[in-house]
Amino acid sequence: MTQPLLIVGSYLSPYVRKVLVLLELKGVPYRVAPIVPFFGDEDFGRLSPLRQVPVLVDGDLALNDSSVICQYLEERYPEPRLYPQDIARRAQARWLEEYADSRLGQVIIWQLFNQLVIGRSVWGREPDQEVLRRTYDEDLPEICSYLEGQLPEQGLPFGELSIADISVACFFRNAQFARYRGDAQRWPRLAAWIDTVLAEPAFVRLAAFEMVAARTPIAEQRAALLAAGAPLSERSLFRDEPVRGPMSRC
Ligand SMILES: N[C@@H](CCC(=O)N[C@@H](CS)C(=O)NCC(=O)O)C(=O)O
Repeated sequence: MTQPLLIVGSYLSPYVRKVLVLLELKGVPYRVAPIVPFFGDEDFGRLSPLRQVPVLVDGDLALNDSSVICQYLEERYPEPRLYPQDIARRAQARWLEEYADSRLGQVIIWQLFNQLVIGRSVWGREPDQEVLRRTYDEDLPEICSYLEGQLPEQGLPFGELSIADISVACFFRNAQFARYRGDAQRWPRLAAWIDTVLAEPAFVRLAAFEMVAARTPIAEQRAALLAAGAPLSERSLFRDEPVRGPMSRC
């Protein structure tokens, strides 16, 4: 019997969410080993040299990096297609994915979500007010204006739902956890786009488990997620004390 795919990572990570949304949309069976990256044990360190999530384990194959994993899933499970057929459009969609992973990762995850949520709960640290001011006053408006300029008046930028929509929406979902929503008056296309994509059933199914993770102390998350019906692996890669990875900006 073939084993379901294993995804190592937290339901609250946008990079993990991107992979889980693809699996949901493609109807591929999977299990999650739900660790917050700083709490990965030695096996996690072996699977993830940068100590980052997500990791995908498919039999003997272990893959790192959400974009590498999503590309693998698209090629292994081509239906429904989530990368545009046309070569130039496909490249444009990949650029928006990369923009989300790098720029939205820097601003929404490291400067906003980690300052307001992870900094307190994992490292017991208060947010840096100067970082937050720059994030709200400069970085987020610049990002929202750029994205607004990339969007059509109506509908999705590539017609059908694509990796670009999924990637960007995954980060704005974390912005919601940090209580940030772009101003719909100032950036109406962006606001409508994010609402449409986050209303997709694949996002909605995951949102239930995200809420459980968000309101449960880290050490109790596995039990709480199991009780909520999340598809967890038997294998746990959790350690008690947090450890910083080589790429950590916390
Ligand atoms: N390029 C990676 C980035 C993954 C990433 O930054 N994951 C975060 C969780 S949101 C992480 O593991 N952070 C821990 C760290 O960097 O030490 C990807 O696309 O998968």
